Amino acid sequence: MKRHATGGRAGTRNLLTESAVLRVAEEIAGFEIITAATGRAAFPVRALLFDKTPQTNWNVSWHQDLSIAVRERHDVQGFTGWALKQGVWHAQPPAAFLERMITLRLHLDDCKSDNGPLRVIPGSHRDGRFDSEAIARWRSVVPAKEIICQAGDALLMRPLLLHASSRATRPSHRRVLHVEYAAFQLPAPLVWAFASTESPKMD
Ligand SMILES: O=C(O)CCC(=O)C(=O)O
Repeated sequence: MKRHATGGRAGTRNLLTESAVLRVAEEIAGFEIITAATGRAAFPVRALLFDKTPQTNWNVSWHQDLSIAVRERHDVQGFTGWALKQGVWHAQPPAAFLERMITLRLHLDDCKSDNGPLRVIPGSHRDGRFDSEAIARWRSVVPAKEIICQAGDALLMRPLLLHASSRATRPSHRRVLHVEYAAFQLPAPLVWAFASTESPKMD
């Protein structure tokens, strides 16, 4: 996980190796709203925890979530941006893969305007992968929406949705469990780093 200007970590990676997180993530995978978004029976492929505290009060600029976690690096066509993050290989798949994934952001604390909430550009996930000009264009045309949540609320978003967040102006805890779901296997020999479920290949 990136270190931010405050020197703190923005979050904790690789949480599907924690049995409690895996259990919750797998249970949620069966919810109709998840399978409706992925098209078929979904399974969790990556989980992270984000927190903003007085010690780690970070911000992230506008971006799309482009990386997935895989078990081993293999140079498969269309997979770019290889990076080892906390011991796990990450790559950027073609946009068609990201379009079929869904992310659940489960809020463990209230998140108000002063807690550095997520801001999103509605509709931006329908336009593929962006370069910096496309990001600027979307930002100039579509107003951002602030996602205010109570503890226990969940936000579902596509990885390609343009999003950002500012530092909290009144930092306390702002814990968000972020779980990404897919319902397809990767092109061989690539496999998801954390998913064990057998499921159809991407077509
Ligand atoms: O939780 C946040 O404020 C931002 C998280 C983020 O950047 C991400 O999910 O990619």
